[in-house]
Amino acid sequence: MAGTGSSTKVVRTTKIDAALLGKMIYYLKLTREAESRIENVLYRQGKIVGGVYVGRGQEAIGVGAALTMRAGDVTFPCHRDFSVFLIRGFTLADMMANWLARGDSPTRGRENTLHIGNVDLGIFPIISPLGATLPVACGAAMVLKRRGKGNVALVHFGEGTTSLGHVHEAMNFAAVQKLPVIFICNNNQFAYSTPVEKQYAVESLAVRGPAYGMPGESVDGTDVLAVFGAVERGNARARAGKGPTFLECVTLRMTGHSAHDAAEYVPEKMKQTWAKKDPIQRLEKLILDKKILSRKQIEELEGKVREEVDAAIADAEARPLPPGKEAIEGVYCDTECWWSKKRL
Ligand SMILES: Cc1ncc(C[n+]2csc(CCOP(=O)(O)OP(=O)(O)O)c2C)c(N)n1
Ligand SMILES: [Mg+2]
Repeated sequence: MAGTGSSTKVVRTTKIDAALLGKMIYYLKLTREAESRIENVLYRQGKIVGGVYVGRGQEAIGVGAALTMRAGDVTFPCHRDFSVFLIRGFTLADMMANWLARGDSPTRGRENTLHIGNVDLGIFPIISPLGATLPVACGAAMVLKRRGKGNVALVHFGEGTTSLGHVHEAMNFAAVQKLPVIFICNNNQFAYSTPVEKQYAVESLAVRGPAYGMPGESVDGTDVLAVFGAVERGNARARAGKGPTFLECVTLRMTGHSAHDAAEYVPEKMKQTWAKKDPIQRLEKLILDKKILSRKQIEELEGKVREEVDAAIADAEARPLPPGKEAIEGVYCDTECWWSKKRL
């Protein structure tokens, strides 16, 4: 262990704050409802084609992390972090329009998953070859460090992704350069059909932090407050110029890899155990126990969320598909395409 105060200790310091809990439960429910419609309705109706990756069971990771962010911070969500886009400023209608490949959507109908971003909102799109996003997040963190305003970069990735070479390079570089970056690993225990025991030989991925000279922490990824608190600790360290943190958030992917996959390779017992740890039910219980919201208020919130999702889908479906002539413009690039012309 390098002399950096590296540790894998778990400390829980998050105070209960009613306004924060309200935001958490709202975004958890909005994300669950929107993704359920995408996976179980729009995809099954044939309105969405291709890979449909959702984050059922791991919504607390995106919500807990994104709600720690301040103006000027940046985020690199991964393919199951729908909530991060919403929390940082994408409209639900634009996100639905992207899934439905509408012509005016963020990717103008070229790509229909979460390969979207908006630099003005501080959201950088996923790079499809997994792991490649981490060195880019380090680059952004270098910029933030040079600006000296105490901002951080959050980067999300799965446990399968940690086996790739880029991840090693990024974590080593971030530690050496003391970059303000938080590496947030969603350990949903499967990389497509590969279980963790075939992915890595350590007991907890948290040991990877100290191995590079940064703190490593493992939290329950179904506990939104635990995730929030751990990211806050990493942020505080990064904002103070002390460098990066590695955070493992353990959960189970409560769906297939993509909507076509029934995940029959995941043992039934495992599914049942983790179903009892559902992140939304957990937070709901806390909110009811602490009398922050009543059961009636929660039901009203659920109604509002359903209406918001209905409205976003109606808005997106009313938008036209890209006109045929323009539909693949910029996909295969030659000297005549808009992208090349812009650079010449
Ligand atoms: C370098 C690379 N290899 C394979 C893929 C195909 N692929 C996309 S998602 C995925 C599973 C990744 O597992 P994990 O990192 O655990 O993330 P999860 O999907 O579980 O959130 C794979 C194999 C890819 N995009 N990039
Ligand atoms: Mg995984």
